[in-house]
Amino acid sequence: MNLYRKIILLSSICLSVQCYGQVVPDTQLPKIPATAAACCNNGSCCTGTETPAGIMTDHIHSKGEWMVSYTYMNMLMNGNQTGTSKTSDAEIYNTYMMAPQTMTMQMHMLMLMYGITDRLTIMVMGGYNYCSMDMDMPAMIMNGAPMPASTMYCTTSALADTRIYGLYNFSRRARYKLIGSLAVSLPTGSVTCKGTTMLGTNERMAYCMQSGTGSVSVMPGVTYVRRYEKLALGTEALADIKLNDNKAGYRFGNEYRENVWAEYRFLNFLGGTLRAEGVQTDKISGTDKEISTPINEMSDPTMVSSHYGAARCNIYAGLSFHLKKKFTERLRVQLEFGMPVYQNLNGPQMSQQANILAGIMYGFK
Ligand SMILES: [Cu+2]
Repeated sequence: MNLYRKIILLSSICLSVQCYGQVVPDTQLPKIPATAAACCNNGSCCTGTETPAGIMTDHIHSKGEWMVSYTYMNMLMNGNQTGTSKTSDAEIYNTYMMAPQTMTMQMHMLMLMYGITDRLTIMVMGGYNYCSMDMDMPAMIMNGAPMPASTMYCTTSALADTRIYGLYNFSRRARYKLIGSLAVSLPTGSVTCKGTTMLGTNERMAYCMQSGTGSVSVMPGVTYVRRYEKLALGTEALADIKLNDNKAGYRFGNEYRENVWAEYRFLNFLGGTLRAEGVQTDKISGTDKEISTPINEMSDPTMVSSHYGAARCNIYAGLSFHLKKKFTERLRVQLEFGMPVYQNLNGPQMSQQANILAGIMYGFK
């Protein structure tokens, strides 16, 4: 939680700078409606309102306006960590038979937004997840026979959970956006994905390889964006509170997320973004009896529910393209690349190495 206090302090300073910094008079800013969306029909709305690809709750749409978007996310994990220090394979082999090496989590996300009024927008977000992991096993003697070192590969793929958001803009001024958001996450993802484990090729996979949480979540959030002529600064705080244990008998930890970002428009069609993100994920409560079997818990650290939960801080750099020509006026493309600068993991647990996000969005009426 210490990390969290630092992040909240940082974003408070950021907010203060935004509130008391050099204010550009409204007359010097491009003319935009108070409810300006990130990609509304009028291309001029979009000037300076672009945000990083990983930020979803930064804008609303005017009444009757639609937006559809696709975002691809790829998170790469490599090696293991306990607390803030690395855990070597040899240390893992002291307790477990296998050591996780690399893991990728790919998410294909579809999002639809619609402006119910000029202040209230509804957003639905769903997708498909693909996970892959490989684990090493050292050479050993089993039942008197030598076994060579080997690598085990496993993959899962299934639908993700579905989120339904309501977003409300409290600000009446074009240069500020204060958006309150409230979402419900429905367990359309799977908690029973199967694949290869020590026990066979059709066994229930570890908690991190499941595509959903199995729980209903409530997700409150608040986002503040302050615009200058070519610069936009923003901050948001989001929570993901799980309301129930899933059908497999456990509950993923609640998640608390804080982002602070800046976007600068270098050229008419090109902006650059910088973002800092803090994420606190609580421990799993309960266990899935099919995952955390005695043999699985002895062989594979990802099968142990008490190893989950983490505090992380990531830094991202990104680009945002918006060419205000006839055919591309309603289209926006975003790219973002992130790396962790701090990770404190209940573990041993795999450590994150990189996050890649790419999004394309289209607004229409
Ligand atoms: Cu939108």
